[in-house]
Amino acid sequence: MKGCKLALCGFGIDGKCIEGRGSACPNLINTLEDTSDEVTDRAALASNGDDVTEIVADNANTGLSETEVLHHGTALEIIDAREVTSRSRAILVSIAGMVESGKTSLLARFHQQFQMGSVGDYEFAGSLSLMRFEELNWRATVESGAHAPSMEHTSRRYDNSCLHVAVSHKDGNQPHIDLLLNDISGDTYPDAISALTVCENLMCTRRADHLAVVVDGGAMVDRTRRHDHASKALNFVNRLLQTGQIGPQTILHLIITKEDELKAAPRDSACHQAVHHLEESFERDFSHRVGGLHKWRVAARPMDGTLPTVDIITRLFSTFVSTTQRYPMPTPLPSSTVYGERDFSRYGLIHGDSE
Ligand SMILES: Nc1nc2c(ncn2[C@@H]2O[C@H](COP(=O)(O)OP(=O)(O)OP(=O)(O)O)[C@@H](O)[C@H]2O)c(=O)[nH]1
Ligand SMILES: [Mg+2]
Repeated sequence: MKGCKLALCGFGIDGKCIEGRGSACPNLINTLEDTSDEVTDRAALASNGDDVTEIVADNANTGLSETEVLHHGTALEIIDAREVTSRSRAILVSIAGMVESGKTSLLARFHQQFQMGSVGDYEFAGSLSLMRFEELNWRATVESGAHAPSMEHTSRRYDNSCLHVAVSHKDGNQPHIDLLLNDISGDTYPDAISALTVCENLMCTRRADHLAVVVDGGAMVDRTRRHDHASKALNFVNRLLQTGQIGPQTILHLIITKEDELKAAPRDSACHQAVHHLEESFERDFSHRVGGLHKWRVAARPMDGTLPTVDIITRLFSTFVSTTQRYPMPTPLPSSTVYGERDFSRYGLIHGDSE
């Protein structure tokens, strides 16, 4: 009886080849000779619809098999994120703020800008979360049928997970950088202020190189909401400092979003004063307690479309990727030593010079 080496192919069960090559497929094996439990395991894997794709390549000579697990493109759970941080120079950004403050819209813009080309000096070098990025951007597109850009509410189940994007610097002399983006649900934000245990359970924030506290510019325009939003931003950072989740190892960002709504308010109005006051409070209360402080005003999805946004999003992204207090950033090699066209030629030139 014939079966297939590929875990997801059900040829042994229903006779259908997953690659459409029928009985001529080179992956077919004689299952009568394959007496191990392996075939049963594969059939079980295929029938329970396991979402991890396993490519099994048997080595005929040694009898050993190699497996390669391909990620399914969703957000990385903490265990997968740990694997990324342990194997490479990774930067982790935690982003937190009230419900609907614009956190996810901002992260989705990074992916969208890479679809148009490079972002500043950085080129896209892969992502383990492409499916999730696509999902996030879908509702913001005309094709989705939405009359205005919209975004799904982020569930608490993403609090300790990360979106992944790898980038490489345009000069080609630096190793690629893995960026992990941890999007904390707006539901968790007030709870983390009021309950110590909720705050301490924000595992990614503890490892974060950057903490971005997002304040809804639209809420700052509204006099019934602005005080609550501003005080929660200050209380959230205070809480994280108190629990030791952030400190000199963390670069802090205050990001006022929905700048289009803020700009529509008269310049001398109370909302501008409130924003200015909040920025000053961050400077005064936190700048000496963290590894760096940045203040931004952005519009990730401006409603009227008149505000230029690419430049500010690029600068924010570049700051995330290029700065950390956790380990020294590598100094780029002088470009004069690298003039080979292929990686192989470069290797010879660089190492040839030093020997
Ligand atoms: N006017 C305006 N609206 C925006 C902007 N950015 C995002 N929005 C809108 O704000 C709403 C909330 O955005 P989200 O990105 O989902 O907010 P969030 O902070 O991730 O919210 P939660 O997932 O609920 O915590 C969406 O309808 C967005 O379209 C902006 O720059 N200007
Ligand atoms: Mg969200």
